[in-house]
Amino acid sequence: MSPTELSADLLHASDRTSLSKDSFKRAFIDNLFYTQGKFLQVATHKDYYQALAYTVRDRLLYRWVSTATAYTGQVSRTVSYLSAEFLMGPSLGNTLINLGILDEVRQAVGELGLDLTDLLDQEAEPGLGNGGLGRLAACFIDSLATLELPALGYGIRYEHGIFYQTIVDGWQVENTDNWLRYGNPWEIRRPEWSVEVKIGGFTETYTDTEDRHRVRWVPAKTVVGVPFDSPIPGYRVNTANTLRLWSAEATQSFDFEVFNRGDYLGAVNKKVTSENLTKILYPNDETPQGKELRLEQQYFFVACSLHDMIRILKGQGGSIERFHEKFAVQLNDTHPAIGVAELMRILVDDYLLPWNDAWSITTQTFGYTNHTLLPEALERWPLDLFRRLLPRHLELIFEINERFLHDVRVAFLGDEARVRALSLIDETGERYVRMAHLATVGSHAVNGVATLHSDLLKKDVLADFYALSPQKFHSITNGVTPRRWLALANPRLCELFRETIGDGWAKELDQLRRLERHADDAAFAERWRAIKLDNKRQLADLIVQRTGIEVDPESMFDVQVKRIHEYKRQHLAVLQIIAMYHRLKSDPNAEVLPRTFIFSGKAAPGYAIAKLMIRLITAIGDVINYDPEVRGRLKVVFMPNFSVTTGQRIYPGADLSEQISLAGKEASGTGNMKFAMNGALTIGTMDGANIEICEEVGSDNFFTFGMTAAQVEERRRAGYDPREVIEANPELHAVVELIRNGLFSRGDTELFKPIIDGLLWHDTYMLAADYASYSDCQLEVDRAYRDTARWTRMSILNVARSGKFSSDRSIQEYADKIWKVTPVSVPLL
Ligand code: B1H
Repeated sequence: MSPTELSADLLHASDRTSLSKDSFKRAFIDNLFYTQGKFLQVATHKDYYQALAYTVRDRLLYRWVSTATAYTGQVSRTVSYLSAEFLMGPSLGNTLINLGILDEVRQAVGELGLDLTDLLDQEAEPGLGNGGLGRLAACFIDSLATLELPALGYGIRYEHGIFYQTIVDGWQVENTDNWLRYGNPWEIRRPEWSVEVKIGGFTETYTDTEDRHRVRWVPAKTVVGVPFDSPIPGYRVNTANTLRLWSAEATQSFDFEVFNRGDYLGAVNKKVTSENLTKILYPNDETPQGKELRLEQQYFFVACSLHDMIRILKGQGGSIERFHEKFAVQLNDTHPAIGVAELMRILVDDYLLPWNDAWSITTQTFGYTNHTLLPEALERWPLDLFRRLLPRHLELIFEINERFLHDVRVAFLGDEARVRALSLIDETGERYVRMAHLATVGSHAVNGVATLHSDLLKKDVLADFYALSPQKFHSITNGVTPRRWLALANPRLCELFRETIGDGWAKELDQLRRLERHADDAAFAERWRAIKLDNKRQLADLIVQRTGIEVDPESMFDVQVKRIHEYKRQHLAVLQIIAMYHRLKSDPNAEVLPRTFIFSGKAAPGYAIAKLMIRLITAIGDVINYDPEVRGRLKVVFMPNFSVTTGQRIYPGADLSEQISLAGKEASGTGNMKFAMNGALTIGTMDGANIEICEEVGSDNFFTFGMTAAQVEERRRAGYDPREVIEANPELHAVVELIRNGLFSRGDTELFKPIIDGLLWHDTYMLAADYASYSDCQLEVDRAYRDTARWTRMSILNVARSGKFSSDRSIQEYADKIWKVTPVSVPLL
């Protein structure tokens, strides 16, 4: 018998692959004894969780091994999704959903006297991302596997993910996240596929054996990248793809050298320094930190990933000239853009390919997704920092630039301004490498993440590139996975789906359309409302548990959850809440609809105004929640530590989704989609994907307000004076005065001064200009909510028409338009 037959044979006989309940229970107890080394009397919930995770993992590994076997036997084009962030959230629940064994497993552990929900709650969340961008990567790999597309996710295994947020005296406090404390049952370390990454040093020229001038990089140090693999199961298919995250370790060689000189501490110290590379995720959303360590992280994981791809290519007997045929590499923002220079270095310096051949392979390999128009979010690296770390790459970038700018000069004769604008090097002051330019020039496809965003990219940020090569530009609207954000997060609603339209929606979200027929069915609407109310009760329990604040599930749950950022305008919602409060106080009999305002989100630790915005939210809560005159009609809650896990509990309990960024600033937004598919109605500006959500669900079922992106531009051009607007609006003026005079700071007129001054003197994000429209729109929301039947109907239609926002649709578009990849179906071994 050959080893292949032997292993396939054993797999079939194994208890570790069987989905039957009895095998499952046996395997669970087996893992408790032999993996955890515990027996029932002393086992904790953590042990039970681990035992369950290992039991489920075994079933998953069967698919994983089958998938790897299928991919190895067939040279199919593979997607490499390169992302510095993968905000995965817990794996167990999602795996049970995708394997289709949630109910069976709930029953099996139930028969052992355990509650599955308690066990699911034990899993630490891998928070390896900041927000939307990292979560998008997680939704995308779920969809890639579900669509049976050969794909690898490549990223960084941060030892500490996004910080854990607590609220102390109303302020955000950051605590280190330690997600690996109890180990991670979902990963497998693969030291045999480690990669050595070189950093620093200098370059020198030499003459090769054929008398050609060549360049050689003499690096200063070497770090080892060790891959940790996690299986990514598709939904009810045999495919289980791989998420491969790199962890930095020291090389043994230099340790010995220093050690032999007797410098033990020095040797250990070098080891510590190397391992620092993947210690921590930079917690800045949209304002990248220009720190050396960050560029090192980026280069490290990109170099590891490209070398890994070459190893795979070679393993299949492929030649380097066909790299682009084997791999479609997608750059999730510019964080992995250094890959363009690294692939060129490999092809030109290591494989000695002619420049033009190398460039052709490189550009056919890469696609670049841009995620933001905010100027402060565009990554640039000071030249000397870049040279210190990556001297050879800088030379290659200069050469890429020289050749590129030659083409530009030919295309735009005499237009030197255009040359400066397009250059990969910013020379307007201190010199920088512009990573978005490197990514754009080095890719055959560039895309924005929503229609408006892609249009603005072509019009503003990348306008000159668009003029040069319009065929490169695409728009692919973001999406979210209905498996996590519906099937897992909202089981009650999904049960109603199942009874009404069957199960097909989880794979083909457009099938939710079939719910439309029931929009006017009173009995159906009644059940719809009951489910929402149940979800709100659960959320209310969580709120009191996390904040001590009691909220009424019968009140409207008005929710804004996302990173705290001025452009997202949490403070616009705050102004409006204070206005409602003011109305109530001026007339205690005023008809104010009972509302619970729920905020959640993290502020970057160095972003003072954002942290002050959190303080302002907690401060208005401290006043409003305890004012007897309000009699509980208004409540303001700040839920600490927004994460994938808390999101799963918040979206299903929301009535109203606040998507109120200044038009033209939010590239897409994805929380907006999660709310809509969970039956919340949106109050939003015509920004990002809000526009497309409104288009899909119909403007009658969506509350829009505020200036359009074009009006914003127009208004700014005309000269915008926020004070004029504030003075002309008595309500807004009164609100500003209340904050300014210290109502929410016990008379301290300094505390919130930075926010008030910002509003009065700059109002960069034009809160004042949009205020009246927002306020009117909120009255419209009140009216709609009072008409329960109307609101329910709107809610049903929002869900029924949210099919477009499945990440399956997004991934299908990438596959067709950019990657040119097709599914590979996986037979089980
Ligand atoms: C988005 C970021 C981002 N855009 C820099 N840009 C980062 C930029 O650590 N950094 O340096 C981290 C994140 N994140 C978001 O991407 C957009 O704001 C959302 O509108 C969009 O939905 C999301 C996914 O496309």
